Amino acid sequence: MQHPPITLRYFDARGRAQFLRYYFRVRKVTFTDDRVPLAPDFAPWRQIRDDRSRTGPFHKLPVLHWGDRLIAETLMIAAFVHEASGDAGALSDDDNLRHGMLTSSLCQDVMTPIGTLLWSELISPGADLGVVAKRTLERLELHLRALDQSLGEWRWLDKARNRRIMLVDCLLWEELHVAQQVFGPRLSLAQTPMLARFYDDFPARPTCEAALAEHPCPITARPEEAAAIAKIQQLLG
Ligand SMILES: N[C@@H](CCC(=O)N[C@@H](CS)C(=O)NCC(=O)O)C(=O)O
Repeated sequence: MQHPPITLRYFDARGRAQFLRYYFRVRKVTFTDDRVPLAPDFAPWRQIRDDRSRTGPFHKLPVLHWGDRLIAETLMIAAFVHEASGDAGALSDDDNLRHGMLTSSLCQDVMTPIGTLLWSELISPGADLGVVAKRTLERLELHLRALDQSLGEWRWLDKARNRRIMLVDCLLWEELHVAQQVFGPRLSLAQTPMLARFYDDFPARPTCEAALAEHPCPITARPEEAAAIAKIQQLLG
């Protein structure tokens, strides 16, 4: 893939950027992985937050620099990369719509609720973490069942076998990994056989696992995230 210099800027966390890191690595795209260090007082972030050349039009991350272009917003970054990589051109119109729908759904209905749960004690002091965790898990399980059905109807696994690995594949694997890390044994993929097969057999799985092992980092920038995850799992019983 021909491309200008690429920089992906995000926190030193998985959050909204890890799937892009996997993708560039799987597809052997050279890029600069610019990670803003985490700190309990967010000092490194506060230092750059108002620099619009680095944090984009909304002063948030991720931001992707593609040559002279700056792209903000996770969904727009995903759409841009899907197009610029030539992946969109390799799919039918219907399959492109499915890739877009799945990307949106994974970001908004899996990634965001899990991130909100991890932050909930800090962003909503006094919130009952046990109740929020239970409700988030129930809604996630329902959602995963819908995803599972759609992947079956879309013949996702068959089609994926006959094409290169694309961005939403990396996103799906990442979100399934994150969900299992947060909910532990309370979340089983046994009820969602398509997702379980996808997760287990994803050909880029070793590359994703190597990326995580080489640069371990939390899911979010929330201070003391590991303790929050342990508490969530204990509350869920
Ligand atoms: N709608 C944006 C949300 C981006 C966002 O909220 N990023 C967070 C990190 S996950 C951030 O930059 N927070 C810093 C802040 O709000 O000051 C997207 O989808 O990319």
